[in-house]
Amino acid sequence: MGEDLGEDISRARDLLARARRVVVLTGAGISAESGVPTFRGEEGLWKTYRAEDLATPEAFARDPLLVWEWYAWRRDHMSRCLPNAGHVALAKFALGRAAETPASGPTGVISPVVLVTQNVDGLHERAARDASGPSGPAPALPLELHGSIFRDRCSRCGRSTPADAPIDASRLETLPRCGSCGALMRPAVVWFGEALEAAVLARAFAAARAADVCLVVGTSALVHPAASVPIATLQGGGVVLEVNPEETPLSDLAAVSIRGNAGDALPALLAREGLRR
Ligand code: BJW
Ligand code: ZN
Repeated sequence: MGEDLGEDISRARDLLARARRVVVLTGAGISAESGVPTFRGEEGLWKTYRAEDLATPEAFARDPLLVWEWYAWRRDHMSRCLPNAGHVALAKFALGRAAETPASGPTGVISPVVLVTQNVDGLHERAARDASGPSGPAPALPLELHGSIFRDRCSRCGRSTPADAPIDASRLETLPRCGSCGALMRPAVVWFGEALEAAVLARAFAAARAADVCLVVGTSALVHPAASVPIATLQGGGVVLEVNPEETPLSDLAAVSIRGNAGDALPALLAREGLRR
């Protein structure tokens, strides 16, 4: 890690050490080192596939087999990927801060770290469960803005079910169907032009407005409303820290931009960070 990067990390650590509340926004880049392809850029999925052919409700209505073929492949691939050092560092950070925060108010603990992700790969949740252990405290689960690839939702009645079995997307007859109404199931993810789940979105923006720091990791910050989460922190008087090997539209607004991979930068940024306070 170069000297400039060391300097940026040390400035970012100071800002985090002073922050009482932190919101973290992650995108596909945090899972790149787990082997999950990103969407944009040279190696991105959208180089091979057009977003509008696969990630819109119109595409599903036009060609459900094509859309399911893509999601069946991604679900199978993601199920075999593991959380990397970036996911693990964030999970331990959230757990460590929660342990330091005394329970308050009649409804329990205020989460000092709220993790908001655009990813559908479930890797934050797996890292959080691993960090807590089987008999440890409740894991700090992420707010999944764009849903989960490990759930299906009925395209007609909206019934949602966990789903991790392989799918035969070679014929319409073998696609999953709703147990209630018989219509085609679809992946429970948010496509372009679809509304994000209102309650999840409200919790993410409330956390962002209340945060002293918004740590943004591995997102091109092009897709809204997710990309507006850090703006809410700025509007609330907090600062933005960015971890990304590339510049993004948020870079100019960030107090510190760490130009590195999440798997290297996050352990350095968050390791034993509690000891500095
Ligand atoms: C690394 C790294 C390493 C690499 N370490 N980093 C305002 C302005 C303009 C448009 C809009 C707007 N508001 C809404 C819109 C329309 C649209 C939109 O945003 N369009 C823009 C693209 C122009 N938004 C929507 O349609 C949203 N819905 C909506 O607004 O509804 C309104 C409504 C209200 C009421 C009723 C009805 C409607 C929905 C957006 C849904 C996005 N869905 C997808 C697919 C999800 C399912 C799936 O996975 O298949 O979400 S698209 C895709 O993009 C996916 C991602 O979550 C999302 C963001 O991508 P992300 O994560 O940033 O990845 P990349 O690839 O872009 O970037 C990776 C980054 O990582 C890069 O920067 C790398 O440098 C970096 N990196 N390696 C750290 N090792
Ligand atoms: Zn149904």
